[in-house]
Amino acid sequence: MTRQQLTASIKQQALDIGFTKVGVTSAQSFDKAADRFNMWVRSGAHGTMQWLERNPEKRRDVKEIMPEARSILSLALNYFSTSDASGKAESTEADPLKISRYAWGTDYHEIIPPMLRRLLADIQTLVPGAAGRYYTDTGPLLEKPIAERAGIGWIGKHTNIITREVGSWVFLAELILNIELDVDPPAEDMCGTCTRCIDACPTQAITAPYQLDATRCISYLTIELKPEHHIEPALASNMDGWLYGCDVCQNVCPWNRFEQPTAIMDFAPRVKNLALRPDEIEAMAQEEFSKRFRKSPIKRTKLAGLKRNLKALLGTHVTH
Ligand code: B12
Ligand code: SF4
Ligand code: SF4
Repeated sequence: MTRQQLTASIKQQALDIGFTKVGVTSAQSFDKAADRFNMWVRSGAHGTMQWLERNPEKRRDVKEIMPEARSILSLALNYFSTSDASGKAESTEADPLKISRYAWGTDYHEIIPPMLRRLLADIQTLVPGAAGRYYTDTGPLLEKPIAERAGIGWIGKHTNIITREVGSWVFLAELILNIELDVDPPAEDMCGTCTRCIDACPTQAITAPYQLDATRCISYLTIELKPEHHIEPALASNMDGWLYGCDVCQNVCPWNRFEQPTAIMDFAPRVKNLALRPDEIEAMAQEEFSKRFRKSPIKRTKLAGLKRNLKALLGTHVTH
């Protein structure tokens, strides 16, 4: 099999497994992106996410993770879901307490790793001796710069990857391989003169095009900021009903008019978890929280985090 044929069959396998888009880039280091990343961390824009300070050399160069790396497969998985398995519409903008779309169904950290494992096994059947390391979200990788260089999509001014095909409602994953594959051309920036995301951000977290001050971002405040920390009233008063995560910058992006329903039924909204009422959260005990948010991204914020977020919102304009 030629390299071209091998690349094509691996890509086809990724699509057969259910990934929405797949691209290939080399294992060369990501110097410019890593320099920007380091500057961002030095500026303190990562807030309390101290884990981002670790492993800068791995983020720059995947060969620090896997010395024999030759190529990186970048994978995108569409998670845009609009209804649950029974076809019922989701609860969303109209709700006083809003949950970001990525957290409506089963946690992608549960869904994507088995898909990556299967893909690696398929590749090993095609190429005996092939070895790989896979990641989604939690690894010390610059997933967005990898996706951009592999042609998956460009980093929009809101700092998320946007695909031409289905917009930005995609999760990213990578498979680092010890085999040479044909690389794809990098994606081109298609934001143009648009500034909708910057203008719409309720807390002015996008401080300049392509630059996010995480400490102002509702997603950070409601998910990553530890429950023992309070959300500053000046930010809380602009949280606009977002209880967990935030989708404003993606909701307003014109490229998301290309959104398509995901084929992954596990991303379908768990309707009961979305239509949360303030009194329900206030009264919720740990046992119920654990049961209700099992395998849901929402468990990340912990019960105390959810209650803290609610308090931040109630201190402002959400009414019972
Ligand atoms: C830390 C983190 C966060 C932080 C910081 C967000 C951020 N923008 O980086 C917080 C908690 C705020 C967050 C929020 C969200 N996250 Co998050 N997060 C991550 C994580 C773990 C690391 C990202 C990172 O390295 N950030 C650091 C900064 C420096 O990186 P950056 O924004 O990419 O900056 C680069 C560019 O902006 C560019 N750049 C900077 N300046 C300039 C200037 C010019 C001129 C140009 C051209 C480029 C440029 O260079 C920078 C360095 O490479 C990744 C997973 C991973 N391992 O990569 C997921 C990830 C980025 N998150 C994801 C998601 C889904 C979200 C949310 C949508 C969840 C939600 N609905 O609430 C929000 C989106 C908020 C937003 N507007 O970005 C997805 C994004 C998928 C996609 N389509 O891009 C990822 C990739 C996880 C995954 N595997 O799918 N997240
Ligand atoms: S996720 Fe929300 S708070 Fe964060 S940058 Fe986007 S619009 Fe702003
Ligand atoms: S809203 Fe406009 S500027 Fe922001 S990411 Fe989308 S296209 Fe780019």
